[in-house]
Amino acid sequence: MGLRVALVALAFTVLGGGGDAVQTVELTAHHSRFSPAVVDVRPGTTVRFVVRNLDPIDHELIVGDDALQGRHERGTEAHHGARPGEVSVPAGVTAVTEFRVTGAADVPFGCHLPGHWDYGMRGRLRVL
Ligand SMILES: [Cu+2]
Repeated sequence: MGLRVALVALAFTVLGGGGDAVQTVELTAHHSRFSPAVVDVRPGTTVRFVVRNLDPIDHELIVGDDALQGRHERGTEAHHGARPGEVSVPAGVTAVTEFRVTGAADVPFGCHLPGHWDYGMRGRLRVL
């Protein structure tokens, strides 16, 4: 019976006991700002963003490192299909995307519609 207990323990670790937590974060986009702008997360967490756009204009949420943010800001990111951590949030709409935090570094997020990033429509996942 000892072996069975060990196998059950191993399965639990692989399937979700070992840091594969899902953390739901409700972000509001209002007056071209995200709130909250800083979200604390643990490494290995899958962050489920629920983004409510209260503005009468479109926004987007792009989650990823500085290089990714730069490509989106400069418009040099190649067109691509749906990708985790990237979602358009039309005016008045609530949209959802998920992003898995794999490293220990903070992860920026923001909106790259023209002028929005520079205006301050950005924040970060603070990895604890
Ligand atoms: Cu925006």
